[in-house]
Amino acid sequence: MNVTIAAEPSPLTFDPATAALVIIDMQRDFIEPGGFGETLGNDVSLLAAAIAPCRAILDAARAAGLLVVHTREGHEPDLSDAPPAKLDRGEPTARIGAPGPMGRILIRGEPGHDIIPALAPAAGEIVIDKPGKGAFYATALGAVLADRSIATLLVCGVTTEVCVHTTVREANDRGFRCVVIGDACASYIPEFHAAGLAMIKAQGGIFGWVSDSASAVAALRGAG
Ligand code: TIU
Repeated sequence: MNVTIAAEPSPLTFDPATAALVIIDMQRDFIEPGGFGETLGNDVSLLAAAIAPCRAILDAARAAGLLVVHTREGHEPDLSDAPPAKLDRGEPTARIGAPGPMGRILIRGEPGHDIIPALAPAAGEIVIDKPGKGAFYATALGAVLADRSIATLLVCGVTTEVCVHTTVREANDRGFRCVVIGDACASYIPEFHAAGLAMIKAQGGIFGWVSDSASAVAALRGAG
């Protein structure tokens, strides 16, 4: 049964059976002190606002039986999947792969690479490990979604203008309808968060739709 979500630039009607919730990079390395986000010079506390809205949508998506996908940005311990152009970011003593309070920064298997406990994946949910900003680049996400005939993505996570935006742009080019849940996204740079959301829905929804967690929960309640 189709549901309709209030969104801009227009409401969107979709079938929850062919929709997925995609939660981008809600990892300790971005959200807690001592991780990659902080090594780049950011105030990581700015990302906390997205946690409760993400949790509300995650609960609603689970109740509605949506496919749930979690992504994690990170690299192999030998850094073989991290190009020099990416490794050069941040202070030389605190770059990707350097030791930090939560283990080696942005390295798979280290505590900082984990998704925060409040949004921990449940058994059976899909976890996509990605070396880039976009969740489609060098991952199985496209195949996972195709296998399940997914057409609509509800997207949230961090950061709005970096990994959320890149993923939505990739998804848009691949033909997915993307609804970005604005209050369930966050950025270290609030004006970039606002601009990032504005860019999604501008020009008649050039990259997709923008909604909010209350509207998403209300729409998914109709699907449960
Ligand atoms: N997940 C994600 O957005 N990765 C970043 O590096 N974001 C920044 O804003 N730096």
